[in-house]
Amino acid sequence: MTTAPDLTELLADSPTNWGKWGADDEVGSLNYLTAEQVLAGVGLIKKGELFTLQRLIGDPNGDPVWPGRSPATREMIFDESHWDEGGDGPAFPGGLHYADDKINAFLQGSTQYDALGHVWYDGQIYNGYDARTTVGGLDKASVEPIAQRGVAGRAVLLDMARHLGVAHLEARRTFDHTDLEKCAAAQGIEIKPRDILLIRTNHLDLFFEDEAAFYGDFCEPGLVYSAELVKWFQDKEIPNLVTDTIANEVTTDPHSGVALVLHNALMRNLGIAFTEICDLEKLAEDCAGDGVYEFFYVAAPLKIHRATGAPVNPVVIK
Ligand code: UVW
Repeated sequence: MTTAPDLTELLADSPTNWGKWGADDEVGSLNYLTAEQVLAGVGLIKKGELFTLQRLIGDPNGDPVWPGRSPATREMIFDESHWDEGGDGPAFPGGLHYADDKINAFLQGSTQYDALGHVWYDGQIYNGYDARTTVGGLDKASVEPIAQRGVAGRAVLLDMARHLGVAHLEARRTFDHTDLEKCAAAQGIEIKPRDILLIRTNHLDLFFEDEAAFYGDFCEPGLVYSAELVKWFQDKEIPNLVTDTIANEVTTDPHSGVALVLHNALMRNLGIAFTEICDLEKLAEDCAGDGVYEFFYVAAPLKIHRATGAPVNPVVIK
């Protein structure tokens, strides 16, 4: 039986952007989103129509998360029943009653931005920081600097499901940068340098159809590692990869057998921000309707100190 190589071996010659934006950098390829890119995105606003990309936290139909994580739960702390006779509702002058609740959620669950320091190999996270800086919370490359910065720019939707003529991509289906280029050409657009990439697979359709079967055969479809793909992302200066899958890439690389290779080649090494578990359905429908696949994208992940990721509700404006 052949064993999978480790990431150190597989990515030995893979390029990094470490040091490119200084030894203190913690936001990586988001540095490509200059004021010029923001204005290029704003210039695409024609209809004034908004599309929110977050999945509903607490969705009664289910909350897809990476295996081993649990969906967010919301707990009611106060509601009118707490002021029933003998209840624990606080008494305020004037008779105020109020509703209060809280959530318990994986910061890597639901729609979220990954911190650049979320994954690593070889004892180093993005920009060469020591992986020991993650202990007890990320002291370097947490989601905090991304959240402080905010994300905005020109973006394109690559509707791979529609391009391939399927309702959703099945488990294990892979594609690469050449497929993205073909998809863009079929949609009548060009992927420009510094574009934020939104990729639709609609794979989570299968989660909502049959959750047990979805997790029973868990290997999401998506982008697959090759040296050429990494070079394409680096040459194009892609700042942010946004998808509707849990991990933004094929779960296990079919060639090497290694898991989440692109988390390392693109996020750890190139500093590309990952935005996962988005709902791209309404946006995709609109794009198919008006034939416009490029737009303004803006996202403000929550500011959470030392966190590995943060919930976000990205907004596209067309
Ligand atoms: C893991 O953390 C394993 O994956 P993701 O970034 O998709 O949540």
